[in-house]
Amino acid sequence: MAERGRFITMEGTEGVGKSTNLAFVKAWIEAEGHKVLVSREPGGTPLAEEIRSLLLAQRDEPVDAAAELLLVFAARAQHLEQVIKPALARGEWVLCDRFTDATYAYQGNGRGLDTDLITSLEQQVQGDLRPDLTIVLDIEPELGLARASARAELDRFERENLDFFQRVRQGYRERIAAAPERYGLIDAGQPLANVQVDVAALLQAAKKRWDS
Ligand code: Z5A
Repeated sequence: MAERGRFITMEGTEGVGKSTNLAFVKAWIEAEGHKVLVSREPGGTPLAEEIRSLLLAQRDEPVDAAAELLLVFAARAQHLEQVIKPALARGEWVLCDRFTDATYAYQGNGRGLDTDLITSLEQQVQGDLRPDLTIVLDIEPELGLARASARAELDRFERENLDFFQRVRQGYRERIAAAPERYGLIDAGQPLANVQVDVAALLQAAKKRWDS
């Protein structure tokens, strides 16, 4: 049986540079000789991508925070069973743009939902599966929003106010403080080349731990 692959996730507030740095991490993993599957949340399967569209669409009807949470986990259940778990079992590495840390940060800190509810859904949907490493790109939300706004039309989350993104950022910090060994915090306000030096150092350190 193939050795289980590693599961790496990338997180941060809006426009922090996840997509940009995902390509860099993918290249690093491939240079290490591993096959890597790149995916994203919400999304990653046809059904989960449909749920993503439902979640991101700007709409007149207010979206209840619990409805948002359940949609996020519905997409995740599908993504895990159809894509993530089979890839890991084949020995591939999985690199995912956002995962459950985003749920704690956005639906927990951002929307104010009870953390115990999120933890309970996490356990139901994921069992014991957690990322091996989560790279959190950190930036002043003003700067990230400016980057995101310059790029495309804003989705339902990107239209939230600055306070919301400050709470989300705080949410990520709380996650890191609770389990520092699983996370790497990167200053994403630096020029891209410097960000990538830090990301590479983080990956090297993780590899050293995993190989020992
Ligand atoms: N969500 C949730 O609520 N709960 C959950 O459980 C999950 C998700 C999983 C979609 O996520 C939404 O889903 C998200 C939270 C919610 N909220 N929103 N919106 P998403 O990841 O698809 O959306 P996003 O955060 O807006 O990602 P993004 O727009 O793709 O941004 P990004 O990937 O972080 O940034 P980027 O595209 O790589 O970079 C943005 C721009 O900055 C771009 O022009 C780059 O060239 C530039 N850039 C990048 N790095 C730098 C540096 N270092 N210097 C200068 N410029 C840079």
